[in-house]
Amino acid sequence: MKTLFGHPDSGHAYKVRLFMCVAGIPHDYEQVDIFKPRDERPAIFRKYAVYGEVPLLLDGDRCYVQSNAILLHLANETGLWGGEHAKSLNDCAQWLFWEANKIGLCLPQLRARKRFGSDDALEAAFPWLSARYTHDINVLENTLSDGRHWITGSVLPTIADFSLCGYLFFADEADVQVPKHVAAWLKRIQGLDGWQHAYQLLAT
Ligand SMILES: N[C@@H](CCC(=O)N[C@@H](CS)C(=O)NCC(=O)O)C(=O)O
Repeated sequence: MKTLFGHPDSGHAYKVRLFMCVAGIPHDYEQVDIFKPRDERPAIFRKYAVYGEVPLLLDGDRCYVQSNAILLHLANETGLWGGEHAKSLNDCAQWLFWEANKIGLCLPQLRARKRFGSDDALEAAFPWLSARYTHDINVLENTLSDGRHWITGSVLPTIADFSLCGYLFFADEADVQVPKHVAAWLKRIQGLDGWQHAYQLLAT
């Protein structure tokens, strides 16, 4: 049995739970209060979350952390969603590594600044984070502008789409623009059976 630990404010947890719900992967879900000090979080979470962060997936006798590593594990296990063969998995991995270093770096910080308040360090980094986002979202926009439906160019959505969309569904809270091809791609993801916003999906 699988148990996923997450929090409604975590786009990293969101991408994993959204994928599991759309892919129909049976699992339990437990919310961890990430605003509590780390040593006050549930013992099982403290034991297995090696970096102290959500998401954490307990899967049988194994534990998995880091949202993109969890997605790779699930694609491998299902043999679907990019896990069909080595080439499709590598196409996904390429976007997963890009996401962790680009969109998954700037957008969470831009959103945190608006949603939770700022401090001197975040204000100092703000121009750089904004420029980073503009550059990164244009990479996605240009990629999607060739008419592809899903980011790797596959016929069906893959874990790469789920990885990239997690924080983009919070774009309004970060006060950033989402250009038209990216917006249309998000709408396609929103149209998948099982889609819900993070605030619904991770609250239960
Ligand atoms: N690179 C990690 C990022 C995970 C992460 O930053 N988790 C945040 C929530 S979005 C968290 O658990 N923060 C609470 C803490 O660090 O104590 C991933 O992709 O899973």
